[in-house]
Amino acid sequence: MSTKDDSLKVSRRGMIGGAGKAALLAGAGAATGGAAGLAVFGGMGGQALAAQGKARNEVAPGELDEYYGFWSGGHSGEIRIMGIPSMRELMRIPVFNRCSATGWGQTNESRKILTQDLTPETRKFLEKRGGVYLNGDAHHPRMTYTEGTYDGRYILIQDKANTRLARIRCDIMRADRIIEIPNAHDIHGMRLQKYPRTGYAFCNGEHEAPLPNDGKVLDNPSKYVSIFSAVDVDTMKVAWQVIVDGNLDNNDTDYQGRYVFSTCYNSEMGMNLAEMTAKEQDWVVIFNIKRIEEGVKKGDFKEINGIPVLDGRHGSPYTAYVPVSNSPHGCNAAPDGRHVCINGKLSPTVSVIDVELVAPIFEKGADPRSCIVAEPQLGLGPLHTAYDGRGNAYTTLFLDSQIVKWDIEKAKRAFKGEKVDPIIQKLDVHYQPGHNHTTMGETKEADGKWLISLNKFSKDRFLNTGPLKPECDQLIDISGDEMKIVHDGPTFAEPHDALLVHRSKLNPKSVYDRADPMWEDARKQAEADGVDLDWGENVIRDGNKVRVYMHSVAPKFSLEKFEVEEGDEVTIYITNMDDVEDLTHGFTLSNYGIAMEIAPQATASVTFTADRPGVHWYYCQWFCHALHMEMRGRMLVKPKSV
Ligand code: CUK
Ligand code: CUA
Repeated sequence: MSTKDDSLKVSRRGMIGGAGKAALLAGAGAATGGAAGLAVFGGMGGQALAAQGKARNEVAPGELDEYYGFWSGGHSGEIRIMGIPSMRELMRIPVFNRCSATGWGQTNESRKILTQDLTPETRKFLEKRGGVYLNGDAHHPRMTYTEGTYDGRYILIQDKANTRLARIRCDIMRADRIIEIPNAHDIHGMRLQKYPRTGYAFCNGEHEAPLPNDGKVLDNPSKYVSIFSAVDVDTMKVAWQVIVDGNLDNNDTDYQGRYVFSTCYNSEMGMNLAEMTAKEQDWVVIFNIKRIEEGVKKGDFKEINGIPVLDGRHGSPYTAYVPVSNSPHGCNAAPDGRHVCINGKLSPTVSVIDVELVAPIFEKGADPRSCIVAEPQLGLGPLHTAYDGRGNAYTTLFLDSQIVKWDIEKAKRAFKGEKVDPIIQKLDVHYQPGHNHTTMGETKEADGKWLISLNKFSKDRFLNTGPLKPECDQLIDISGDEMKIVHDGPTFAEPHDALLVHRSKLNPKSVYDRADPMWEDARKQAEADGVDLDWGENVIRDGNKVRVYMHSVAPKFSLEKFEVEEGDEVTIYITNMDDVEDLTHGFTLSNYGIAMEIAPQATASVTFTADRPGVHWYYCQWFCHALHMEMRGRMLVKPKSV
């Protein structure tokens, strides 16, 4: 069988020049680590369930999962909420996409969030394109931290496609701010400050571009820059940016609030594949947060588009460049607060940085490589590493289609020359894993119960769905000595990364608070119109603008009909006055391309031009009541008198 990944495998074998797979696999012993089982939280691990004769990941009907999983939706632009360990998809959060069910991207409330923080340039660009981007490429969902663990305030996620960052409120599981990041291009790696609490979101501009990007430069790499951005998560304003040499791929932060580490796969600043992979080495850029903040205070920056931009290229006091093998990818801080793994991708190695050895590089000019304390050879195509909080690391091997479990301390001893093998187990996954993630594994409360492997290819694992196959997300029990796959979960394009959060960290609302800021504009407009937004049922004419207010209580809209004139600009405000959990209504206006969700106690609104005369039914599309089908009304659009 010749598939795309097979050919990758072959070319990769050529690239590492002789170090064959067999040689790399040698020594993959079945040593067992000491799994002490430091369960921080209650609930049973898979091995305990298995001992009771239940499937390891069984969550019986009616029972709740122990963890929330937040899956990035990749180029679908959304986030999916999963239940772990059942792997049930619980909900989707529309973010950068346009959602037919909820009206995200169409309601005035969502359009405000999608447009208010765009640059004037982008807003102008989108004027003739419906005003909002319809796509996004969301790779990295991250939850805010307080003192090194999740605090349940927000989830952030970047958009590589249109250079944005979204903030999702965890109380309602909806985005409340989506900002465009000026100057930078195509945000990829994104992680949050872990200590003392998440102040900054650090955003890697992956693709280098001319600054300013005014169309005058194409083939002059010296005019191209890559930009690293720090966004203040409380205000969602870009606090500062740093120009670096090379590009920026993935990143992570330490547990002390001092540094950010970013991988760079194109130190060559090449513009094509051959140029980008020309050198033997690339680097990790370490950003010194305190020094950068001091630099901003001292005024050591150029203001570009209202943002302080510092120069962090070689020789600056703000950054250190640590050489590692060509084309590193994932960057993962261990919950021990000390180690950061840099995953080799084109190199079979992972380089382990000790964060306590970084200060001498900045302060005493120590050799940048002196912070590297281990560099185990793990297998082909290491992309990302996860942790169990017991000293073990789990690295995905894209080309080998495996996850390798290894011991960090043993890898350090081997690096010093001792004859020890850090590799504990290699497990086949199906196939070509990218990110992996453990329960609470990116916090100091890593509990080592479950690992998910987000595999890029599913091939033969599911019924054939035609040329486009699902991804394959596998759940792996890591609570005992041995990794065991317990579930295959097909998913649509394309979870790059995920977040596994213990359910004790979250407590979303079931019913909106009527004072929620989401529909602030509707509240103000109703006040100006002298209308009661809760119970009102009014049609307000204001020139050729018409504002229609109504509420819904199952199974009725309070207005069974209203009239407008052809050409009117109509805004419909609907408030769902049902205050019962799970009693969502919808509003679909037939043959007008309009649909939106109205959650319990929420107000939602939509604006359109009534340019199609006739009777148009509006109906509730969320099955809400035995008389749901009857929950409908009519809009009459009277033709312009000729
Ligand atoms: S990236 Cu996709 S597998 Cu965007 Cu974090 Cu590595
Ligand atoms: Cu309301 Cu269906």
